[in-house]
Amino acid sequence: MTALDDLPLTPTTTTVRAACPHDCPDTCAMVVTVEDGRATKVAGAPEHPFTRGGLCVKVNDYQDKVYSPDRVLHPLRRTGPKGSGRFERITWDEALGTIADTFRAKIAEHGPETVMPVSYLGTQGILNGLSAGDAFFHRLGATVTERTYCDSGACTAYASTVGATAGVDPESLVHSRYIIIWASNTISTNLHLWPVIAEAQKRGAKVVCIDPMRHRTARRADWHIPIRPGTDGALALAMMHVIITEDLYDADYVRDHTAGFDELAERVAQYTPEWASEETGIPVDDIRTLAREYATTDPAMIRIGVAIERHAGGGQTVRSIACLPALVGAWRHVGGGLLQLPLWAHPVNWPAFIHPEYRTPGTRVVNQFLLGQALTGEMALDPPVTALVVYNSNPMVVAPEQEKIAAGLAREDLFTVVSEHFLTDTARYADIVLPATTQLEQHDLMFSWGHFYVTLNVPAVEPEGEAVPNTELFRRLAARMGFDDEFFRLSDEELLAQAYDWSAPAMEGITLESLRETGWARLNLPSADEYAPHAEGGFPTPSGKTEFRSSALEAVGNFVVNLFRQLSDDHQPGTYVDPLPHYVAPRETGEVYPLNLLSPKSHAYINSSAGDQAMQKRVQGEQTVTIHPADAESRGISDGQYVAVSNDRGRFVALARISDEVAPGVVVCPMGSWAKNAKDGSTVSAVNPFAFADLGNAPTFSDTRVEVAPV
Ligand SMILES: Nc1nc2c(c(=O)[nH]1)N[C@H]1C(S)=C(S)[C@@H](COP(=O)(O)OP(=O)(O)OC[C@H]3O[C@@H](n4cnc5c(=O)[nH]c(N)nc54)[C@H](O)[C@@H]3O)O[C@H]1N2
Ligand SMILES: Nc1nc2c(c(=O)[nH]1)N[C@H]1C(S)=C(S)[C@@H](COP(=O)(O)OP(=O)(O)OC[C@H]3O[C@@H](n4cnc5c(=O)[nH]c(N)nc54)[C@H](O)[C@@H]3O)O[C@H]1N2
Ligand SMILES: [Mo]
Repeated sequence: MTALDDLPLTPTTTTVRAACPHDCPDTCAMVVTVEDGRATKVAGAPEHPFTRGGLCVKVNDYQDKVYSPDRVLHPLRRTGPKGSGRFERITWDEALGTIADTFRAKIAEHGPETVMPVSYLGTQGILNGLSAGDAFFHRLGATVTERTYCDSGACTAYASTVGATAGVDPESLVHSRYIIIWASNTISTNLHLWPVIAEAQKRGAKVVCIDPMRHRTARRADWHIPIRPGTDGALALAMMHVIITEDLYDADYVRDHTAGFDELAERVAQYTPEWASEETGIPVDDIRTLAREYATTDPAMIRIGVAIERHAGGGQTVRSIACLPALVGAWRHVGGGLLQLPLWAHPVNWPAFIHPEYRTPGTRVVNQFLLGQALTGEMALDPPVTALVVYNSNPMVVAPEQEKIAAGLAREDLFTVVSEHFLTDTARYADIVLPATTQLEQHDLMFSWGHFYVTLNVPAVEPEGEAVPNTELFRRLAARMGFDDEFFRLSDEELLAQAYDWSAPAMEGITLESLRETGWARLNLPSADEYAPHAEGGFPTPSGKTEFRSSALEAVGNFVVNLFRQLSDDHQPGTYVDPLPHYVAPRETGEVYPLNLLSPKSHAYINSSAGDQAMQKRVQGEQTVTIHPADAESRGISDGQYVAVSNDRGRFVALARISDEVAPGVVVCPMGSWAKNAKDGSTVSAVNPFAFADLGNAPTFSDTRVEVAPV
């Protein structure tokens, strides 16, 4: 007879509701299959109206990330030179002890600002995302890092024109009849919006794509308008010129729901289509046709992508574009208006996580684009940065001035801690690496910057190895530093309960308990078939109107609307900004370096996440630079050969891809490849500038000039 204990257990298969953690507008509701305690499959929730049962190439094998042999599963201490990637396993106790002792010693010598955190959006969850360490670092008195990688310039411009409104429900685009996709490769970067646009197109909508590159989205558009990078502001201003001079504007809507029309009309008189044609490279007739069609087709919709802000005049470009829907009265209709970031609809309780009151007034603020300069001493910071803590980010790949970052990270007197899933290009320089859980191993609650659904993520499996969520990491660090504030003792369950303002009207009918049942819920807003948020004005600006003349910019000048904090508390009084929309030309002129380099998102990676995973690497292939046949020929470059892309900031090597998808003078290298996998150990960040755009301290990645040569 066999003892009961010897009998094989019946395999148990369960499904767990989860949420894709990534920094992406789609925030998919996922279903995880768990067999005998192991996740074996992830799928999109079939009944979710936006996910529609499908995931994407970036995450549809997420279980392979969880069980990857390359994962960091235990705390590690460096044993080789910085950057070598050689480490040995240590205990959590040793790791935390080393960190706390080193912090204390460095702080005793230099003061707390010598510690600098670096973080972004490895996960977007409210608990474990952007702000997971803010309370800890504020309490420590560390340098505050300003994080303006993504849309802060566009948010500043948008908020100062139409207010922090959620704008059009993405699902309402099915009702649109004219859709301008402006600087977004939707099929790669916002895949789940595409079926909505495709359905509108089937129903007769005209889809226009304004982009220097004829990418997979542009190829599906009815009209692709190739534009010279960084000149979109000229196009938008000229559209307003045509609309006003040809009397195509909605005079009633303008009278009732806008401020500053007369001044706008006077301002745009100078921005003729002929002038804009010179700037943008778009034929005059096309500019007129676009303006006329946009003004006379209802409902007319503009979807702006994040890349629209990444040049010297990115802020003013978004200011001009944000004026257009009110000028033509597009907001009157369901499916008419502007889609930027619907995250404004989500009543997230950020202060409960950030704890701004822990911050010592006057603590210095350093923008993360200046990381290289801060670490190398070029910024001459006093005190210098001698301790760096990186979580949720891979600055070696995503931040500009890669060579300076590498040089800074190699400093022997810099103590670097990195919390990660993998030994990224950044983690390889760490003194201590700490293992982080993946989404299948942690609790979180997800807002979205691309739709109106809130999604709960509960752990599907136990953490692998000794990995901990970011929440637990900072609880442990706080305990070691002796912080006894109640916040640092809250469990993840307790944090979940604080993540949203559950009493906000948008949350009516949604509770944590109901989310445990359903996994996700639509915010309490009218349906996508009815929702026309500004049909009768009601913009959340000081005047309640679309402000052609912006009172916010007039009052404070340039300011930063950080993605997750409305008006960022990093805000410093700004410099003067002309309160009327105007044109700001690209900064880099091409006198020395003739080619304009763009570094949009890759198809298969999510920023640099998944950049070293087998399946995604296979799909994405090696780092490439796309160049027009004429530019290739004049440089003696043939298809598939290695070329060096360089300027006076740096250099990287990529495979040449010759194609007329780009115009002469434009070259494109998608970001996200890891430096360690690149031919010469560098990526596109090596040549990008740290310079800010005109508003919101946005990056100027599209405002980068280079030369390309065979190697
Ligand atoms: N597959 C994939 N999806 C992602 C991401 C990813 O890494 N991979 N990242 C996520 C994140 S964090 C973000 S912010 C979003 C961003 O997604 P998008 O908003 O789509 O931004 P990008 O891919 O950077 O650029 C989109 C397009 O803008 C064009 N562009 C660049 N400069 C200009 C310009 O000056 N004018 C015009 N008109 N067009 C220009 C580029 O050619 C590119 O085709 O994607 C998210 N989704
Ligand atoms: N040249 C160029 N540069 C760009 C851009 C561009 O278009 N061109 N786009 C910019 C934009 S829009 C963005 S949003 C940024 C993105 O910048 P980042 O947010 O830094 O993006 P990732 O490169 O994906 O790095 C995130 C890291 O966090 C890790 N991670 C994921 N989840 C967790 C977790 O739960 N805990 C911890 N501790 N770590 C975790 C991942 O493994 C990954 O290495 O890049 C910016 N940089
Ligand atoms: Mo982003």
